[in-house]
This record gives sequence, structure tokens and C-alpha cells, in this order.
Amino acid sequence: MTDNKEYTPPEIWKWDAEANGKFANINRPTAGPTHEQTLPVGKHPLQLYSMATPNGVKITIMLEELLALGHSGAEYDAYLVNITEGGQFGSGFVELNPNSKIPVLADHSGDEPLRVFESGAILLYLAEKFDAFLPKDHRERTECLNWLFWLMGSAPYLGGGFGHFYSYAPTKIEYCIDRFSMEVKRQLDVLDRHLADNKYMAGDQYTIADMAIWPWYGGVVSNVVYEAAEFLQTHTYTHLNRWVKEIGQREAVRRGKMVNRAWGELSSQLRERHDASDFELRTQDKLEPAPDEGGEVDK
Ligand SMILES: N[C@@H](CCC(=O)N[C@@H](CS)C(=O)NCC(=O)O)C(=O)O
Repeated sequence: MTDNKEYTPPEIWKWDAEANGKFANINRPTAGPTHEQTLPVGKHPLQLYSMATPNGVKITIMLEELLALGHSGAEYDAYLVNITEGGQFGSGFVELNPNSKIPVLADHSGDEPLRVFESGAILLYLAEKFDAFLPKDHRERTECLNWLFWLMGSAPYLGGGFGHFYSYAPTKIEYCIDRFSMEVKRQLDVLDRHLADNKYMAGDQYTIADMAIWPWYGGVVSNVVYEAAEFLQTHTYTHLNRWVKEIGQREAVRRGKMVNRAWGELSSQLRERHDASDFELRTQDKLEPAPDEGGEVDK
């Protein structure tokens, strides 16, 4: 890596393994597994391998919403894949998602396990499987998919663009932060204007479009993603703030945020989820002994 303001790219790009800042230990220019690994499989048909990042939380919110609606077939086992430790490069994970990114879902309800990767595809898969949170009316369904795909195309500018250069890059580069701040503010304005006239993203119904967008843009507005709310003046997007608050109050959203979470308050971390009772019985504060008590950690 160079600190020079002017950078002239060489004829052929070469990988500098040290140059990727905070995530240097997991970033690499090749795909495929780095180690052998067999994924655990629990008792439910749906197996989720994930972490509570915004992309992961989209799916746990959907699963908890489905359960709250009474779809008992949406019971799931959620295993934590720690992406900061390279869990996404284990052979078992790569077999389910050759792109080595969480979240990934395996549906064991048929003859052969069926893999579903890409969070947008997982949301659509679950919505179709349970016939829920995807409007039936052609026009409304199309609008829902418009916004679902909007998110899938837009969030990388927020995460890989703005978030990377504002929070993670080893040096603060004005050009990059300016470019992506401008784009993210434009996106926030897109959402704000739309939500001025619509209760939810697809109109009157709460759908997978809301579940996809909320963890990312709601996270920025609530200052839990990148701690940039003041920098981006997110309080000025009043309609967006209204929607963020409303969705954040849903019980299924509150639960979904806790699943596969491995940071923050111990009581907010449900690292693995196998049963609805885990929210009461198996959060990390219940599993880890208080520091002065000693003893084994019950895993
Ligand atoms: N487009 C993918 C993006 C998934 C993604 O970027 N996941 C991140 C966490 S939010 C990840 O697994 N990163 C690990 C890595 O890049 O090695 C999706 O929506 O599922």
C-alpha cells in the first residue's frame, strides 16, 4: 500500500495481503474454500448459516415474522458463521455459497437439501415458500420487487463504498468519502421521498422490501451502522425516520436482530438459535458466567 496522494496503477495488479486494513486477514482475490469444514445441521428443515450484519438480519427478521404469523414450518436452526475469522471460507459453507458471504440458507424439507444464497434470493424464496410478505396483486408485487432489487443494487454503495471508506479504510481518503457520502445521501433522499407518500416500501403492506431495506438504511439512521448519523445528518429525513422507528418496534424485528449476533450487550446476543425459547434462555448473558463466578461456559 502507498500513502502517496497520486497513485499510478502498475501494468499488472498484484495482491498486497497487508493492504486491506481492518479486514486484511479475510480479504483475498480468489474464491473457493481455505479449509475443510462440515457444517452442523439441526433438527428443523430450515438451516441458516449467518451473522447479524445487516445482510444477515434481513433473513432472521423474515423468519421471525413468518413464525409470528403462525407459519410453524419456518422454524429454523441458525448457526453463527464468524466472517471476521474466515468461517465463510470453510468447505461446507462454500458448497452452499460459492461466493463465501453470509447469509446462506439450506432447506432440508425436500429429498435433497436445497441451497439458497444471496439475501434477496433468500427473502424471495421464503416469501414464495410460505406465501407471505409478498403482495399477490400484480402491481403491488412488482413494486415490492422493485424495492427489493433496489436494495440489492444500492446497499453495496452504502456498505462497500461509504462504510468501507468512512469506517474501515486504513487511511481517510477525501475523494472516496465525498463520492460515497453524496451517493448515500441521494439514496436516503430517494427513500425519504417515497416514504412521504407510502406507509411501507411497497405501499400499504409490510413486505420483504421493508425487511431488506430496514437493516441497512435503518441502521444508518439509528446510528448503529458506521456511526455516521450526524455526519450524514440522517435526522433530516423525517419520513424515513418515521418508517425506521415503526419497523424497529416490531417484536419479530427485535428478535431477528439478536440472532447470530456476537457483539454488543450480552443480553442482545443469541449466537445460535434453535428454538423460540432460546430468546429467553440462551442469550449470551445466560450462557456466560459472570466474570467473578468462573466455571465452564455452557455452549
Ligand atoms: N449480496 C450478498 C452480500 C452478502 C455480504 O456481503 N455478506 C457479508 C457480510 S454483510 C460477508 O459475508 N462478508 C464476508 C466476506 O466478504 O468475506 C447478499 O446480499 O447476500
